[in-house]
Amino acid sequence: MRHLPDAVERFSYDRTRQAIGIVHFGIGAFHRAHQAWYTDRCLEAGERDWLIGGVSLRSAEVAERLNPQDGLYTLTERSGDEAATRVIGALRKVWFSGPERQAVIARIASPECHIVSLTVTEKGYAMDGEGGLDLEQAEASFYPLLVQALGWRKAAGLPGLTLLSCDNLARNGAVLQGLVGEYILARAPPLQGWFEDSCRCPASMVDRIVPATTEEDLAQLEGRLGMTDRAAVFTERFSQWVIEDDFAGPRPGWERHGAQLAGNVAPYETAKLRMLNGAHSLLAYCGLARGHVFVHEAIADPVLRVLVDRLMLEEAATSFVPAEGQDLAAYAAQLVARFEDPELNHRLIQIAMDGSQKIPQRWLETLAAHQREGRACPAILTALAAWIRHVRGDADPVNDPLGDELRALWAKEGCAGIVPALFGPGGLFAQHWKADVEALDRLTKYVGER
Ligand code: CS2
Repeated sequence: MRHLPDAVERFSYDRTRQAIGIVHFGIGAFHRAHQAWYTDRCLEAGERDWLIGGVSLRSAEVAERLNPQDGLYTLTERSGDEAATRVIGALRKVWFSGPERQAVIARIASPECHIVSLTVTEKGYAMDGEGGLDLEQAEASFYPLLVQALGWRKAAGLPGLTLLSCDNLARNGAVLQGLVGEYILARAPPLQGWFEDSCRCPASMVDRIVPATTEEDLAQLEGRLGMTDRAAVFTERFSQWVIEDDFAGPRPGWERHGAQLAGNVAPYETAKLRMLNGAHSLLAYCGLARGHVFVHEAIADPVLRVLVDRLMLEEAATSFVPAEGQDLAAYAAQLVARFEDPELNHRLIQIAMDGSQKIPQRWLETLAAHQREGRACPAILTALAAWIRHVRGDADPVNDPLGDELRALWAKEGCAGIVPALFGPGGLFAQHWKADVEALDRLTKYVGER
């Protein structure tokens, strides 16, 4: 760190005598640019013992990049033509859960740990089609490690934990609580009462656009730093975090550094999922189909801009009751400005990933809310048709846990049958939104158009 240019900000706290107070599952770029950045600011302001121990569930790669750097990495905020880089010290260590399972469990079960947080993406929650837990999938995710550690805590007479979901799921806190509860019921029933009484699962709305780091980004950064950072993250200046004020024990003072504590996160979360993420997914599928690569290109396409405005203002913003003082028109304008930032180079294909896990909370809940009022949502239907065509897999690559199933469904049903197979009675997604005859017809027509 001593050799870094002066323009690079660095932390000034001593990491050697501090405990790991947070264990985080899913140590990807989003966490490093968001929660770890807020936590770094708390530590910089003098708070202690909130270092983060990261767990990587799926591959050794992040651990291999971060551990040789002692968990240190740079975060670069890009906006306009300016870039500001800071070294983040909040991350102490990364474990790859495969071979280091016991170390992870022991750390969560340690008296210093108070919070287990998660950014495991939508599919990491191992939900079945009905919103319950798919036990088989759950075994490959965070559940066994977490629940074993909770058992050790209970046996040792230690306090419960705060389990903090930072994923883009509707009602993420309650969902996490329900799913962990189901896992406990199936695998460790004696833990049930203790979990309910002593652990808390606050909801949280997280927001920061973090494009996947490219080799080109790393090479450019190396030019500026004069050294290599294999774990660097690049993001926008904007950041938002609204957290339900419901913790089991101590927590960092994140709200002193830009986060908001709220009694009810739901209106912020719904606005974010349905407006930001809803518009993102529209730009992804419609944008790819129209030959765009980046978000800033897609939002500059007048046809897509009209659709995005419509989706955000007429469909999403009117589908729920905002919090007092929550200005959804101003929010939509700010979102467009963020999408337009050309420095971010946010790839549409990154957003297009895992659509089957994202569309329920981004689009289908909005469709269902309007359907109850007898209104249609043409922009979302257009986007949905683009997604349906995308998962056929004959244009751009499809990266989705249901990819094979969706391709097989396309092969079986063809253009005429795919829409009812997805959204008709008994369809794959009917539990989230059951289309009426008019919507089915309209969607089928859109899917068939080119
Ligand atoms: C994006 C999100 O990849 C995606 O699906 O919509 O990652 C989005 O950039 C973040 O939620 C912004 O906070």
